[in-house]
Amino acid sequence: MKHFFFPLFLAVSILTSCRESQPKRNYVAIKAGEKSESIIAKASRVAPSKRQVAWQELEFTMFAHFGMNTFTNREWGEGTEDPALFNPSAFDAKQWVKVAADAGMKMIIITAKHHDGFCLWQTDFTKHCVKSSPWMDGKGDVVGALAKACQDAGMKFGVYLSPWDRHEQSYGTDQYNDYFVNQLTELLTKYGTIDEVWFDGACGEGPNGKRQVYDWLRFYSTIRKLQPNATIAVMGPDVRWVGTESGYGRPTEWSVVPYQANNNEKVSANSQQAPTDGVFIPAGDMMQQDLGSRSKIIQAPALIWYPSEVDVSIRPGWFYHPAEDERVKTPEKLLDIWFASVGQNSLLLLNVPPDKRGLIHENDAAILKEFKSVRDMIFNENLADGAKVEASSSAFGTNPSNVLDRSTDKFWMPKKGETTPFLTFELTGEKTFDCLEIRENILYGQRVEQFSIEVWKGEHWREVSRATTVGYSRFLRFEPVTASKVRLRIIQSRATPALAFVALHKRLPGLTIKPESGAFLDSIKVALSSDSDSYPIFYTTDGTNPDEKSLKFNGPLSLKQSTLIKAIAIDGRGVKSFSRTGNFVKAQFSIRFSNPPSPKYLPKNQIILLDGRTSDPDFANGDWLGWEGKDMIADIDLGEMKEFKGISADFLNSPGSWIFLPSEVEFEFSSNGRSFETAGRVINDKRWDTFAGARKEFDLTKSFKARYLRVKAVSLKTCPAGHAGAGNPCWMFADEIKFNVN
Ligand code: FUL
Repeated sequence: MKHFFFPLFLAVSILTSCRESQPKRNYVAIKAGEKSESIIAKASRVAPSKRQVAWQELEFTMFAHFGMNTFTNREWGEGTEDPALFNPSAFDAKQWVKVAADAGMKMIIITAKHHDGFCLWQTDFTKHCVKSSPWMDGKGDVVGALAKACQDAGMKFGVYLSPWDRHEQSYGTDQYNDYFVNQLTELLTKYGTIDEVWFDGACGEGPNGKRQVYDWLRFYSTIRKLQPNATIAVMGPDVRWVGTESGYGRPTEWSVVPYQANNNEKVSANSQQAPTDGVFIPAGDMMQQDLGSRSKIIQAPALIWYPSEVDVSIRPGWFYHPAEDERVKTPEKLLDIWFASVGQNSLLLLNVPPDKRGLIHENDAAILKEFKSVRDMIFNENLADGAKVEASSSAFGTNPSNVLDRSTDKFWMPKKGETTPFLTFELTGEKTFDCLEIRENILYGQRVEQFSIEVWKGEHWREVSRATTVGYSRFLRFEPVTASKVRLRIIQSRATPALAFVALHKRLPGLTIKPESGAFLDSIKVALSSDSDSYPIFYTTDGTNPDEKSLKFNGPLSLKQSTLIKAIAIDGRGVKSFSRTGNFVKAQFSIRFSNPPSPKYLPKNQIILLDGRTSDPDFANGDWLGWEGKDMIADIDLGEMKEFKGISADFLNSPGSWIFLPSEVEFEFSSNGRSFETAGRVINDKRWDTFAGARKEFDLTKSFKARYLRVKAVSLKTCPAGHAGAGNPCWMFADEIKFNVN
């Protein structure tokens, strides 16, 4: 014993002098008048709880919106639906789990009850549940079957239980909180381990017209008692909603955020003890762009580790609708969301709604598989592997090359107090990369406030990209660079940063079609290009998907007919780009404007108004022409006399973007292009402040003969009274002029 004591003592003292201990708490109270340096130091020592760490490490989870709405083809049910409607024909929870596992997802959260109140499990507290449905003679249990399939496959399992209940008669009274706790108790005691409980904040009226005052603290303590390791998400203390359902989180995403204490006495009583359930409830605006930077935290009454979850659906709706089978997000879109969620310090909860059969639709399953293989292609290879890593300094026991090891127990930290350290990587040779993956060891909290990546250019470092927060995971995308020496610089941090992992990746090769698509009169030149001239590009013109056997692109194409181009590029590694599509439509007529549209919105081509396609209402997509404070006067030449059977012009309504419908549209015609007669005027009958449509067609049903046509749309010119921009120039956007001619 004696022999060991001294070296052990020495080792412990070296360790404590050079490397700080891990923070213990996931919240901290701030005293009135506390100095900002002290608050920032405190923020740097807020770390996730054990259950938050386990949750964060899942990275990618599945939401399964399934229930009465699946069968009524709705998003929100009324609560009056007949349980007999719930009758999946081929329900198979194992198929859901397989799809999730193949996609790399680590947990499935089921909507055990949505707002319509219909329960997907064998509950004893209401008849409005699977017991009353013909499915499996009322013996079926979606929650039970899915829980079992998850357990068998080592998949984590969570429940969404809507507090808002449009069916339950006791809703709006104290009894409802008992009912809700009873339901929670069933879910948390009958189905094995529950890893997440997801509450949304909707609190509408119940069947009796009353709103409920939810007893959140009782809900939380029920969960803590019955499933102590489960995270409570969104309307709960462990996981925060990112604030949008688009799939896109914040570039600056802090997991340490100000928290409004709901009970100050409890906060101070607890402040030196274990936190916190029941002390904090979600409050305040968690949707702002900046939640946790210095200027926010120095005004905070308390700080808490409250990480962000990005929830988004793979389809437009949360529930399955057959009409959306072709609108499943593409692997490319999902990858973009991946960079904007997991790549920005959030967990991605992707909703994949099972269909009426009780299966995940083939289209969703196929896309998820492809999404996984694309991620594997990008992230499985670390181009920094084998690099010689050096650091500005290293704390005892943390080797700089630890950052190349994915396991979280190996990490690197500079010497205590060094807040702007750097790491250099001497790669095993010249490497081309366009993505940096960086992760902090969050057991030490979240500390990096700004960092950059640089490459050595013979005599100096060139900065390739720079960003703010890191947190659990941050992925940066940039133009491909080739280098053999790379430097990662921490430019600012709240305390000594601890890095768990650094990797360099190469994404799929890029591919652009120029112009992207559009209408043309006689012919159009179309060019295809990739990141390097040496990458071959293949394309088709018959609508089929291109591969290496398709036509090879050798130079600009000159199109004389309407053509659909689909193309791919293949890089030096043999990796294919995402497929790109360009739709080129030959228009039959020419158009000229006496008041040219604004160049700000880069129309692909002015005859886009005659390409026969109605575009989606995104005015910046190149399919719309815009006029600022001016009328539109369009002259169309048909080349010869034609008989018109009707004509229409289509305009955008988007007052929030200062875009208003014309007050009227006049159609004129002529046989010689000089003297015009009026065919008719269509007056706008929609008020800007009440009309909810995204567009309006100004339609004239009249027959006349003409070669020339003039369409005059009268702009409001300035934003109307009562609008935020009243008196300022306003916009008018046109998409399509359509006519029937013989
Ligand atoms: C929202 C609900 O109203 C939606 O229907 C969906 O369940 C989404 C995840 O949460 O609050």
